[in-house]
Amino acid sequence: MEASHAAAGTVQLTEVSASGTPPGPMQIDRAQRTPPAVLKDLLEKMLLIRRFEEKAAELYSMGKIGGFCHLYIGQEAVGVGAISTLGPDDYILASYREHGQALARGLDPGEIMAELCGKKSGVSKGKGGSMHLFDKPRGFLGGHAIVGGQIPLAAGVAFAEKYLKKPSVTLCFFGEAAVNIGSFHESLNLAALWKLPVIYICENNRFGMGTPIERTSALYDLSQKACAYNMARGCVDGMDVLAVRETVAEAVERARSQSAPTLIEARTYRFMGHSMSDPVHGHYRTKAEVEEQRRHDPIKVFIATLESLGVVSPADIEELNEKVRDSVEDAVAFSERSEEPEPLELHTDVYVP
Ligand SMILES: Cc1ncc(C[n+]2csc(CCOP(=O)(O)OP(=O)(O)O)c2C)c(N)n1
Repeated sequence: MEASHAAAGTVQLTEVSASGTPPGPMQIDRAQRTPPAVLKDLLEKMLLIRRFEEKAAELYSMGKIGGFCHLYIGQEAVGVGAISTLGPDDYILASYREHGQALARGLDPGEIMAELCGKKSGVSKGKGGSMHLFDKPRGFLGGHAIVGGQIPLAAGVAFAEKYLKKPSVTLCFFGEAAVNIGSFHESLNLAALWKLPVIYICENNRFGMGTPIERTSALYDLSQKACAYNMARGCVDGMDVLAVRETVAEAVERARSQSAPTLIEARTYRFMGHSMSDPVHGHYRTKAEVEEQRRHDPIKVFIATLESLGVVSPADIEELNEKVRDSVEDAVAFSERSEEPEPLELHTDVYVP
């Protein structure tokens, strides 16, 4: 259950080395076809998200972050792989579990941390918090707290861009619990009918709060929902950053060259509780299940793959880890020295005509 500021589960720090995790068998082949600089960049982004969120969990437990805070730990490969396919003029819309996508898009970690802490230097001037990160220049259009609220908005953004004859593509991330809401179907229908350059990415982390997908969906393969709208679809291992990147790259190409939409289901797993207010296991899954899933940690598997190919050494990993740790420390320092918004700010930015 969500309850503001209840004691959260402790965050297990992730070892950065592969430490016995085997490489992804399918990942090796893809890694061999990808430039080493790209591989290292993907790894750095996933590590930054992991470290940033571990720090956010710490600050939340100290009461420095208010409201809700939903961590992306375990799902990093989806946001990083998908967003790595975009250009600077493309758009992203996401749910409230969006710190990872915001960092992958290159929003400033300090401004994100400041937003989480309600500071006026935050990306949304400290008035949005964890669930409402927004950065128009980088095409990052939320952070949406209403489950599925971003799905029709993404169709609208893609429609507007197409109408204005711009070549942009819109990526829309949401959880699997959103696929049964009415506007998901209305949006997919119009996206297909109007041939909109939008890519819907359903991050199936198996649980909508404490309810497993098996109890809410008649379909196992959620990407099949695209068939009802004659839309292209894909289902991908969301724990494999290169598989996600490849699948989304095909969809981006389809959107740009044919102005056609795609629905992608990325199968992933949330290692933490639904939000910082919730226990890691709850009554809906066992400790053993979470531990088993952690064996497929997308970061550890990727490190194992890159080490096995000689793209990185354990020393490189240590160096990379130092670098992201420094970025996170800088982000916290920036947030700490920032001020809170003036009370009168409550009345600004409420409505933009
Ligand atoms: C319209 C609406 N109904 C209910 C809620 C309460 N709620 C918040 S998160 C959540 C579960 C959503 O799960 P999912 O879409 O799978 O995303 P995940 O949290 O797993 O990333 C619910 C029901 C809400 N925010 N909005």
